[in-house]
Amino acid sequence: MSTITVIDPSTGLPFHELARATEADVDAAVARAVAAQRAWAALAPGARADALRAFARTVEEHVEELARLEVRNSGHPIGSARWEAAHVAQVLNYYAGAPERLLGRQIPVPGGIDVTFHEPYGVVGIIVPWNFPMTIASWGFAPALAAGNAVVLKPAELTPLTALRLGELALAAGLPEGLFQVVVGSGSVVGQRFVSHPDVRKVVFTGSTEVGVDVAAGCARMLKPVTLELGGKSANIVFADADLEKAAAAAPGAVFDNAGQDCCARSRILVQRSVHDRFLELLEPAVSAWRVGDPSREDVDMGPLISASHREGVAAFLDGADIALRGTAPGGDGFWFAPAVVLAQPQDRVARDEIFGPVVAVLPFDDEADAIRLANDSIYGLAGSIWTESLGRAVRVSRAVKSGVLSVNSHSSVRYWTPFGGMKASGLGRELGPDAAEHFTETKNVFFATDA
Ligand code: TAP
Repeated sequence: MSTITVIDPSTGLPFHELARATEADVDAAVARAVAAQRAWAALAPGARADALRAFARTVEEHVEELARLEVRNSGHPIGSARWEAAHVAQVLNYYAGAPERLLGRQIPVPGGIDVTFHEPYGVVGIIVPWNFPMTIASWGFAPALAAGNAVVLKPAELTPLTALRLGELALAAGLPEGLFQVVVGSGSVVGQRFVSHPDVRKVVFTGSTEVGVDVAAGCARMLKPVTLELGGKSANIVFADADLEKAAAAAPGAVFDNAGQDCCARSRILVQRSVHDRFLELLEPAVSAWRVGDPSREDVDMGPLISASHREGVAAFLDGADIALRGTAPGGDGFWFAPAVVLAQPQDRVARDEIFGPVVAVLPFDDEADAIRLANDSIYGLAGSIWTESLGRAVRVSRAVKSGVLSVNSHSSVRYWTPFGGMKASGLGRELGPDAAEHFTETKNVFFATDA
């Protein structure tokens, strides 16, 4: 039997061993899900809502336990991990409101009544990356369950533990057996079986653009809808008329949070040339104050990277780079990496490729048109920030930047009640927000003849 060894990224030491699921295990889980889904969809909407609220309460009661597990498995600072676990409960509570609000339409037609229904797909397969194991899973499973589907969830092999615990908590909360199952195994086996299995009727994939394209191609062959949340290279645009102190103080958090392993990381800072040097002066104390260390400590901003091989990949971006500022990190056996601010040109790899680590490229621009051109000079289009005191400019630039999630004078990306997702190579479809449960349904149109 093949096994997965789970490693604590703060120490580099293994601490858990798990069996790796086979294709036959996935098929058995899907068969259980098909049976569970029929009964779940037949429940009254209010009963599904109650069950999801019970699941949310159970998660709430286990926030501390889930958070500690995430610290160990993923190296997230304890404060962030608590936020993530509580967020899962909030997402469940929010979508617990959906079963009773999946409103169809009544469309005027001659000779009868025409009504639409939002029918669940059946079984939904959700494939999750290692960077935010709990939150990203919940963005899929909560609205999918609310809409009457069953869910099979594949966490990343590196970070399976909180997902497995959420599966146990679902059962403890009273969700039926088979309705929400967590299958731990490799992407090429478990993930691919979600794509090829005829009874998995929708796939949600979050991860790299490269694998996302492959998953989408497989789903196309099966005529299976797919939601893709992929990579990013988001711009943090700082205009000369911005509150520079505020913009500089916020910049490290926007890219170094979760050690930069965030699809929304603002990993390119575009600064208007006239304030470029002043901005770097202001950025220096903010980078020095960024605390990297043992993620179980309350006063830490950033933990280690997820693995030794990932750290190698991140470090390669600094080869030959013009490093303007460098933070600090502990020594020892964990996968530590000191944050870095690099001066770059638009064609440099550090300014173009997703690094997924605590490295940010700073580039100057001349005027508003130049800022928009540079911001859009990327295959990606996930997030971004605009710092300016001009309302007109904030509106113009936020409409012109081709990204799915933008913020002005702020770096906020995720609120579970607002839509989230990327343009261009950053994805397809949207998660979260008021419409997410509907995205897990197909519209059925029924005509009732009333002629005697
Ligand atoms: P990937 O290598 O793409 O892996 C993501 C998930 O897909 C993992 O569970 C992985 O399984 C699985 N997978 C791998 N190969 C597969 C295949 N052939 N078929 C089906 N599933 C497969 O990405 P990663 O390194 O884990 O995550 C980093 C990337 O995710 C970054 O590019 C980042 O931007 C992106 N990301 C995007 C978002 C949003 S919301 N847009 C959020 C987080 C991360 P195993 O690795 O366990 O084998």
